[in-house]
Amino acid sequence: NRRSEVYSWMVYHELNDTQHWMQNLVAKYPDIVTIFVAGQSYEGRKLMGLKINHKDGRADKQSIFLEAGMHAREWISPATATYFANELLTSQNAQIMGLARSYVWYILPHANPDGYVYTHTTNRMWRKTRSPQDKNCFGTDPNRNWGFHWREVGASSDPCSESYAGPKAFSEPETQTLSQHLTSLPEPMFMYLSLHSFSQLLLYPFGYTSKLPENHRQLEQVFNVAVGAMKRRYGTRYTGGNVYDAIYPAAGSSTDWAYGVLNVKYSYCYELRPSGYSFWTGFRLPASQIIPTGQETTDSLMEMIKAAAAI
Ligand code: ING
Ligand code: ZN
Repeated sequence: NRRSEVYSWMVYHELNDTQHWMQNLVAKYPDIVTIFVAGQSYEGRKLMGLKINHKDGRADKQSIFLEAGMHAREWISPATATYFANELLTSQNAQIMGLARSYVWYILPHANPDGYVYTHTTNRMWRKTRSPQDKNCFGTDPNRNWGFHWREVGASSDPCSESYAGPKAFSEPETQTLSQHLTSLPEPMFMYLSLHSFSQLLLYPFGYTSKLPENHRQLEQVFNVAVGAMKRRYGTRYTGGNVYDAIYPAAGSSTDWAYGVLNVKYSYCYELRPSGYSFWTGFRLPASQIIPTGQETTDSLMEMIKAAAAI
């Protein structure tokens, strides 16, 4: 349809536009792209994503899962995820296409579709899901709701808080169905990636403890390569480390769950552009920065995956 013909990375899109864009990719690349539905939101929207599997004869590929849009107001996250998916399909760069063919890719641009719609219709600064809670407050922080050391630290039991962990682990249909979907995927998962904003950080487990994961040396080695590649194109500086020390204690994230429960040895979370602390401007990254962010993040992801695969 017309709308999807003009899909570009010059603007931020509404949920429906991105879902139509995904469906059109299936029509355009029927041998490579399929839609997956990783469950449903509280308000009944699909957690719709792209499975990209270039058919090149290679058997037993591992998968890489990229989750974005968990927090509604972090608009650069889904925009970067779709930019990256488009690169995996259309890049002229042989290195990118080589990696694109080497893995089965799952790209979920909107892990919290209700929240994203709400940031377009009602409140640009909404973060959580949209399920009704006690005290007439709405929403649970989906990145505090996962069932691994749930609510132990850095998560609130106040339903009105921005970091409300929910009444119990996986109380939200979004995290519940997504986690089930992740558990049921056929390929062994090589890497789990989560995109958030902002602060220009690259994070790895854990958030629930200052204890480092058993392969932290490998995680750090890959971290250094990924941060170096992020800087190559535009000089964009990232810092980071383990969630607990590099940002703040936070239990119940998908990053910790993928590592701790799914047992994915390379689990990372990017906090994308911009840097700094301004709450007012941090989530309102100008649309003119979508493409540069997409380019440098693609650079970083490619080097990250190559570095991890070489260990
Ligand atoms: N930051 C993340 C948050 O959920 C984070 C930081 C990343 C915590 C990974 C735990 C694990 O608070 C933002 N900006 O959402
Ligand atoms: Zn976030």
